[in-house]
Amino acid sequence: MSIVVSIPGVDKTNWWIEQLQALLSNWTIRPIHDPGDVEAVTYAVVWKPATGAFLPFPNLKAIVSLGAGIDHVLADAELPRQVPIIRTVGTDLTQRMREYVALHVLRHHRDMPAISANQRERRWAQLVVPPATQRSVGVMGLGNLGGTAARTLASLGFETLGWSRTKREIDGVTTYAGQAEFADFLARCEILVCLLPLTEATMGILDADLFARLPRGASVINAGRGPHLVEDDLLDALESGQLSHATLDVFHVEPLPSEHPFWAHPAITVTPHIASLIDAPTGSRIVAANIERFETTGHVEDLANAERGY
Ligand code: NDP
Ligand code: OXD
Repeated sequence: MSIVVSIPGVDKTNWWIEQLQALLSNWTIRPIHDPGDVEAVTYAVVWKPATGAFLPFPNLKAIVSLGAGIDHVLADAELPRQVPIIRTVGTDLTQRMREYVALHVLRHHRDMPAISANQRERRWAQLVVPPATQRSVGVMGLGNLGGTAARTLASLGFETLGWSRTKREIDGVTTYAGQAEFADFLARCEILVCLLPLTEATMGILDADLFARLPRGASVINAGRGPHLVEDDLLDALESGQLSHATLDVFHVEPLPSEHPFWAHPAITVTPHIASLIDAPTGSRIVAANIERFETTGHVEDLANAERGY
């Protein structure tokens, strides 16, 4: 009975192994590059695994993604497609994401980028913004994270809208579903939050066509995945004034290269993929519980649907 762990960075790998070993004392837990008996390995716990990382292990029962997204696992062209993928979610992840979304929506809503720019110039300008009840915010993706974010925004008083693939009902949130209702949803979003998974259907969804459908001067927050965004289209939309500001937590290339234009753009806020990080002390409890449950029942709530892509 053994588990291999694959996370970029030796320190992080050791941190997770230590935490997991304390909870799963009957298991042998080793880094993927030093797995011991490969036939004994039945679980792989991974974040951004290398291509072909799972090929040495013929008896894998499940791959555990150290995150809510599974795109980093599906990206492996040599992935054994029959092996189930378990996501790692839980209340800490949703709590951190609702904090991030509330922080940045409020920041856009209250014009903080302009107020900060005024402070740098010692300019006393009392910018008047409407109350949240007169501001509409839309959330793309209404799953664990997007659903929680939408509820949080509604509780702050925002006119809250949500969009998903299939119809969702959330108290206090006006919901839309599928392509047929997408344009109506976008037309009302003064602030747009992307919390979609990255799939073939959602890749490049934040593009010029989408920006043109938002009210003029809208702002965008992307905490889904970098490839949701067409970067040049964002720069054009900011230049033309169609968009006023963007807050980006995720990027095509991470870490964001130091020469990338987003770093110094006055209308872009960059955060380094920290909207909702899983840390080993809290995340290992969820991973351990999922492995134990999957081992005894062959099922867990957090099982991803690889066909669907999330
Ligand atoms: P879920 O699987 O719980 O929810 C996904 C939501 O997206 C569902 O509502 C789903 O619709 C909707 N969706 C999927 N495809 C489409 C589509 N083609 N059109 C419209 N809606 C669609 O995911 P989570 O909420 O747990 O996580 C979402 C994503 O957030 C992750 O995949 C990851 O990329 C990102 N993330 C980012 C983090 C960060 O720190 N920046 C941290 C954690 C996650 P339906 O309800 O109909 O299935
Ligand atoms: C995740 C992430 O998918 O941190 O959980 O991006």
